[in-house]
Amino acid sequence: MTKATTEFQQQESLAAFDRACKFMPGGVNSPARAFGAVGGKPLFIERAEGPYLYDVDGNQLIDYIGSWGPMIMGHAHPKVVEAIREAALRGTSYGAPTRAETELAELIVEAVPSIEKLRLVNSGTEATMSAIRLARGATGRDKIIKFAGNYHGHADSLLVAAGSSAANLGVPDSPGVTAGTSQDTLVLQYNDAEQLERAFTEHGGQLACVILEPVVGNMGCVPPRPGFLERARELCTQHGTVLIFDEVMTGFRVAYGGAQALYGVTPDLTTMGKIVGGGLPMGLYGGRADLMDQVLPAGKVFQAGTLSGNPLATAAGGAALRLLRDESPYAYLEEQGKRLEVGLHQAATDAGVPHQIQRVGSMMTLFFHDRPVRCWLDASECDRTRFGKYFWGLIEHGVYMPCSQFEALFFSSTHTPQLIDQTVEAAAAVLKSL
Ligand code: KE4
Repeated sequence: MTKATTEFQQQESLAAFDRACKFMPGGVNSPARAFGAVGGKPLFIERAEGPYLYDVDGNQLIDYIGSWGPMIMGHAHPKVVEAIREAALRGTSYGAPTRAETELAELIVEAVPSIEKLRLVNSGTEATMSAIRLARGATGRDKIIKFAGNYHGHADSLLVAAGSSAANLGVPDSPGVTAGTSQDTLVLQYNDAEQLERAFTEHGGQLACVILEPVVGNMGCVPPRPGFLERARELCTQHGTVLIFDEVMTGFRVAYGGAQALYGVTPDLTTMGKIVGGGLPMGLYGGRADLMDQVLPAGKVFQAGTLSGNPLATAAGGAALRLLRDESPYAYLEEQGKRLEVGLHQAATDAGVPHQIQRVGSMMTLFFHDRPVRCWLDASECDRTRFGKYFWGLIEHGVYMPCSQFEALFFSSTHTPQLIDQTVEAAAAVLKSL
């Protein structure tokens, strides 16, 4: 039975938000949480367990953000919490190497064959920033290619918008990012292999790397078209350009070996985050040993971090990856993903709402668009106003979707078929009202 709209309360969250705004810009520590894309003010969360969030007003919400990806085994998993507790009792950070880091590195190398060596860092941003510096250091080249609608964190060279379509040269996408930084970033359309080929024809010998999300989550869920990843691989090999798969979101999410295992395309470097930290701050970059051995102190490419590989994050990450390796929830997640996809499609169809549902495993997006979404040009045409109404309607039914049309939803191994059905029932009621 879905929650009646009269039960939803927000007074405590509103008070908490007002207080937060006194001390933090926009009252949040990451803009994605501010509900800017859906209107209204954010809910403040008190605690979470399994598939549920509990906010400060006591609302119980079925969670489809999962901390933007990490919580694939559900919130507060006992084995992850216990691992963190045990680690904390031995001290929280030493600033010196530990065997736990090696054990975690070994788990990841075993799971992802293209990763021969890796470096642990503290976020996905650090991972992608470092991988790009390594690609530039290893090739001696300056230019990089990224794709519109792909988000790789907030390093300056990646906060670049698509410039004039002809040149594809980037222009700053945030105050504070210099033209000098942006000029070396080319921004192309995802899934457009011909445009990528033209860029290589024009800039091939100057390209240090191509970085992409092998399944895009950051314009909503956009899978690669058949042949796109393969063509990127061929062109990078042909021109001595480093191919970087940003698997911060897809790593251990779409398969235990990540998107590269699903699509059978091998990058030179991979970046990860989110799930590998088990919900604690962690990222990594890794790949070919001949590249990774160029990172200081083995090589000359500088990168460092006080809390990199810290005992708590490695304990949480190790516990999470061992759970995924031993319990392998991926078949279950695929079943529940199909159930949710079919249910939402039927609900939107019955309501006569134009939509596209795009899904890879347990990451998915319902686009308010009447055609497939293949790239940012498509995604930018979605009906964002309708999405905002859909989002808030679901909140009032106890369902917490990502607070933007341009984010993928995630669910966990603790989301039961009953909760999926309850979500579909709520969506059917909301979609009819749009
Ligand atoms: P972080 O620096 O936020 O750990 O990771 C950056 C990043 C890199 N690459 C990909 C593919 C990512 O999705 C991200 C971060 N994802 C966003 C949500 N789409 C994080 C949410 C937020 O910014 O608060």
